[in-house]
Amino acid sequence: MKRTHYTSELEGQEGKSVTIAGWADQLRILGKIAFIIVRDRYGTVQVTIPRSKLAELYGEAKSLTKESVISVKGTLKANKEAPRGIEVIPEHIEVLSRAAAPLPMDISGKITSELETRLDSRFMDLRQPTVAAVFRVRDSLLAGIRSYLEGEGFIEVHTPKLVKAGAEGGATLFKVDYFGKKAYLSQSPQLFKQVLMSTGLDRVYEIAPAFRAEPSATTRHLSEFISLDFEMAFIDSQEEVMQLVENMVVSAMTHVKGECKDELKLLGRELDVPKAPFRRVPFAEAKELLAAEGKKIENDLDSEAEKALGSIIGDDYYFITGFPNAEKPFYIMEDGDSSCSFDLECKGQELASGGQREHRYDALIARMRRLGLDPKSFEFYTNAFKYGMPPHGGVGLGIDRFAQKLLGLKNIREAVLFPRDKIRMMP
Ligand code: AMO
Repeated sequence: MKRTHYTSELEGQEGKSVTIAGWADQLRILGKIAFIIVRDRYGTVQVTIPRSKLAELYGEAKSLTKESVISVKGTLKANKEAPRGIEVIPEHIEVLSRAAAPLPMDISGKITSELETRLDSRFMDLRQPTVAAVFRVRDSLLAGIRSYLEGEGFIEVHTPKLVKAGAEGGATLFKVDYFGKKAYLSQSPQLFKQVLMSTGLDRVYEIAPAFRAEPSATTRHLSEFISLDFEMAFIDSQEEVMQLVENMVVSAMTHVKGECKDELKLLGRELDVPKAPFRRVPFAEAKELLAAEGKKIENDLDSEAEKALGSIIGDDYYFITGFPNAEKPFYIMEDGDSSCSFDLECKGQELASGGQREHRYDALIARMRRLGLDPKSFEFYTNAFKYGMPPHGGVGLGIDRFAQKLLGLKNIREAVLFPRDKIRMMP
């Protein structure tokens, strides 16, 4: 057996035979005694190779390189001097994979590497407990979201990522050669989640990649991101969607706070779970608030205005509601000059956007034409509105941004295992 115990399972096992397995985090040979700090997914433990074992094991221990993968069978002993007060006295050390030297980056914590260097050697970077912790928190966040939505009667679906028409405008579409025909990578499941509202499935959600040919190199844009989308039928207004969104955020963050105490401690992060309901800031009010500070905006908020508004509002989470129609996609329902839309903001940055959709076939076609779109190219979508479509609405929330915000990471790429942007396609 390569492993009987994780390093986290050793307390109270003193005197017993254990087999631990992991990476040689640190190696020290002091005179005639050697120490190996073995690291596994939960932590580290010291392996002490005493004088009596040196003849048998010293050779192997000496030939070990840092970050080699080993399995150590031995007896667990209490030792006040050892880290954690325990050590493994080995009977056998098996080298499962010898690491080459030098390593592509330092992971001892002594040298801080640039993000680009870390991403180039992501497999090595992820061996650092603080980096791995980000992805455990992200996993917990997703589990919290899924659990909340399932509890509210949503079912998880998957929609195609190779599509014939874009939902979010032509500028950010990735073209694909699809057996000699033109296709695109899906920018969002928008059209499909809406089509599903005509089926009686009623409440659906999807957590999947979305692709945007984002030319700008910012700390919050990727060309491939994970979008959480949900859509719900038979709503009176977007207010019902917003209530679900805020409760989902609170519930998911509460889940993370309860499940990831160790990770949050390691990352030095206190999670302030916001209280629902979040403040609703109508767009017109946002405009006035910004004008009072000397910042003039028209129909939308650029990132600078968003940030300034975030400082004025002061809350971590709040909604901006009723954006002008002109700035909203064709699928959003109009309400006079403004729209039945909202954005969820987190500390001055957009985290999600959503709203009530135009479910009336004639009004939808008219809006598409007004916006210069050819409804013929969207027949697979518009057909679903012809034969019985309930009023509905939903939201799209960027999971990578949510994880970034939750952990206060400077760059969205830190919250993504293998990020994709205009420059980076590898690894
Ligand atoms: P929107 O285009 O606002 O709305 O996207 C929704 C959320 O997705 C995230 N996001 C991104 N994250 C990282 N990199 C990107 N390039 C990127 N683009 C978007 C953001 C954003 O708030 N169909 C609508 C949603 C709906 O109405 O249901 C949509 O896609 O967090």
